This record gives sequence, structure tokens and C-alpha cells, in this order.
Amino acid sequence: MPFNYIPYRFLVLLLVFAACTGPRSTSSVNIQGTNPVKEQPNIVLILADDMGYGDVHSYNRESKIPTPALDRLAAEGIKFTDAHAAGSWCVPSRYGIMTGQYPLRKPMDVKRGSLIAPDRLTIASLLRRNDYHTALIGKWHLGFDGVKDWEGVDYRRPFEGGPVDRGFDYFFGMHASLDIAPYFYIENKRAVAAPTQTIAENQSPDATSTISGAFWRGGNIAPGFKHEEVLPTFTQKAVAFMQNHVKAKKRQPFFLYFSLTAPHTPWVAQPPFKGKSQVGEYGDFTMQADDAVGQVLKALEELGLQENTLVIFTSDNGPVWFEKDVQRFSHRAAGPYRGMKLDAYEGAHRVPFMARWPGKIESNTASAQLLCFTDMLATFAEVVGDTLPAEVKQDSYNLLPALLNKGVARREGLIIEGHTVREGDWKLIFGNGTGVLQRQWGQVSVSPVKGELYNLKEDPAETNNVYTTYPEKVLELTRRMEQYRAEGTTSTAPLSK
Ligand SMILES: [Ca+2]
Repeated sequence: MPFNYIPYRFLVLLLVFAACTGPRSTSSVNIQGTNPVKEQPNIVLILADDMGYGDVHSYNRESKIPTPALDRLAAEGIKFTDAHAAGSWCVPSRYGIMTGQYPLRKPMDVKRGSLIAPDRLTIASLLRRNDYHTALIGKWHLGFDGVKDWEGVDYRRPFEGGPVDRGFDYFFGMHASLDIAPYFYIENKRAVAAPTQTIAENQSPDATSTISGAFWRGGNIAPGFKHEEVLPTFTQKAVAFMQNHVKAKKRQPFFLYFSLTAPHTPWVAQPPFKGKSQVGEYGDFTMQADDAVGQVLKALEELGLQENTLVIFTSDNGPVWFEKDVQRFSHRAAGPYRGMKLDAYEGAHRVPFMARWPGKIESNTASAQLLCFTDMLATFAEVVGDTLPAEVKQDSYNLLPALLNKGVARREGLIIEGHTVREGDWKLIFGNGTGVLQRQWGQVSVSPVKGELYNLKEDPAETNNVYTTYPEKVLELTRRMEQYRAEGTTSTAPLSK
């Protein structure tokens, strides 16, 4: 075996045996085996929207944004330094988390309707079939059946193909990002209030670009909907979900996927965060996002759930942070890495990723294990002792050994959408790594190139393109990408065991 740890099913057998011979306890996590009821941990997955690797203080000592809640999570758990979103922007990244499948395998266009096939296993349906109570609070951004551009939608009808049709028992949130109309809340399958009014586009007067600051697009909006209330509303709903779960005395564990709309635009921090950071509206809003995480951690503590809950925090892609912002605020939102959201450089897809599970995950540890969002599915399967179909496993690796610091996982390479392939320290970008945001708003001049090749160990900031120096490495990685593409043609990944 490439890694050395006790298989979960063996652990479960031990626990069942111990349960037959000893008294039950419900007070805390128990890895010795007297608490079989609570052995399957609650899972809280918190996903920030567009938060950079270098925003989180525990990842970047020079970050000018205070992030006490995230720093606490790092101190109480494990911090991954080579973790990658499955895409450089929201939709593919979230698709990878939900399905364990590389987004390369299908077109990532929510205007085609619901992106996740009805029979596809998701992290939510996996946990639900293992008796978890599952909820998504926040941003979905993976489409609904028959909803293409929101024109002509009948808001009295239920939305099909969304979270509650893809494994979640409960959903409260928004269809997409907080700067994309129409603006309204959805609860389970229905609009809480239809977007019957309109709102004009919004801009901050001193923003670096027209897609920075308190930017949102004009369009339809529900009566009473306020952009600045969305983050507090989602936070309150996330806490309420856990409180209600405890109040109902459900014996089943829960899975809460808390999908923030921050610090994505519009950057609309409220007191006491407004004006409090040294990094303008972005820094203020990131502080508020950190506080939302803090409220969830506090609720877990107050509800006595802290010990038996696996908490994971990460961000769906890199920041919207131009070189002009770096200069203006002396803050590097992508930390030591090059680029930003929608690029192919590390700053676009290498993200903060932390996990806490008291008694299981050692506190204040770090891992350089390569990790991709698609690994959540296989990792959660291992946590609950489930087995994935072979087709699902091809893109999803069980990283529980790395999480528990008990061995090395098998993952040695990955792909980011169709633009990047990584193998060990080597990374090949097909074409130019500069994305549409930098091209359109960053005033970055882009020269057409066949590709960019970097050795991340020697050149983590991707400053020296060695594409023409190592043609054999380019060929090797190009073939590797072809393999990834070929593997996908056989993937069906059915829901059933
Ligand atoms: Ca995003």
C-alpha cells in the first residue's frame, strides 16, 4: 500500500465491538470506541468566494487583513499549502467539489441548465445515503433545469435540478454570485420572493476597475433584497441549521455546506467591519467573511459539536486583485503566487485549505500534499466508510491519510479545467496563462505563446517560462493531458452503489 493507516471499515468494526461491550457516551469524539453513535462526524465545508491564498494571515504573514477565525482554524487543525481548486473560477471549481469529477469532462455553462447529471454521485448524495442530514446554505452556481438566462422564468414554479435534487435535504441561498442578477433568495426549490423589481448597476466611486469594489450588475431584484444583508443572512441560516439539528435531537450526523458569497464582488462590508481594514472595501469584506467563519465555529462550540465535527475551509478560486491593487494597498491577495482569478497561474487556483477535526487531526500542522477539490468525494467516502464506483475514483483521491497526517496520498498530478496540467513539480499551461480579467481590466499586454512551462519547486512565482528549454517535458505533460481527456470518455459515475 502506498500509505499506512487503519482502513476505516476495520475501525468501524472495532467500534461496533466496543459498543457491545461498553457504555455509550455522547459527550465527545471517541477514537477509542465507546461512542459509535457519534463516530461518524458532522461535516462542515465552508467555501469562500474569490478569497486569495495570501489574504489569510496564517498563509501570509504579510497579509494586511486580520483573519482571526481562519487563523484559529489553522492553529487547531491542518493547513494544506498545495491545494487547488478544480477551476480558476466559480462554476468549474464548484462542479469539481460537488461531483469529484474534473470539470474538463463537460461544458461548464450554467446557461445550459443544471450542470450535474441527475444520476451522478455528489458529496451531498454520498453523505445522505450514509444517513447524513444535508444542507447547502449560500451560493449554488451550478444551474437549474430549464433556466437558461432567467428570461421568462415563472417564479411561482419550483426550480428543478438544483441542490435538493442533487443530494441536499435543505437549501437556502442564491442561484449564482452576488453581482449576477436576478437577485432573490431560493429556499429548497422555490423563490422566497420573486424578483419583481429592478435595480441599476452599482459601482464604487474609487474602485480600481469596474469589476472591483461594490460592483453589481443591473437587473431584477426581489422587494427588500439588499446585497449587504446576504452574508449576514447566510451566516445566520447556517448557524440556525445546526441549532435546529441539535434541537430536533436528530441522531444522524449532519453535513453543512456553507457556501459564502464573499469576498466576491460586491464588496459590501457592514459595521463593525466597514472601514476597518487597511485594504479598502476588499479587506473590510474579507474581514467580515472571516467573522462569518468565526460565527460558525462559535456555534459549533456552543452546541457541543466542536469535538465531533470535521470542519474544512477553502476558497473556490483566486482573488480579483490586480497589480494596481497590490501597489495601492501594499497587499498581495494571492500571496507569493502569480496571477488572479481566471488566470492559469497559481494565484488563480492554489487556495487556502484547512481542516479541523479535534482528536483526529493534529493541531497546528501543515501538509505539502497535492490536493484537488475533486478529492472531497473520495475523502468523505473514506470518512463514512463508503465505497465509490471505479469511474468516480479516477478523478477523486482519498486524502484522509494526508488529513490525519498518517501517510501520503496517491495524488501526484492534476488538471485545472483544460488549460493546465501538473505532474510533480512541473506545470504546463496550454497557451498564455493570463486570463480574461487581466486582459480586459488589468492592462496586461499578452503575447501569443504555444504554452508556458514552469518548475514550481524552483520557480513558484512562475517568472521563468522554460517551455522552449524542455521540449521533452512539454511533450510528456501534453500526453498526460491527452490521457486525462481520454479517461473522461468512459466516465458515467452512477449514483447507486
Ligand atoms: Ca469564485
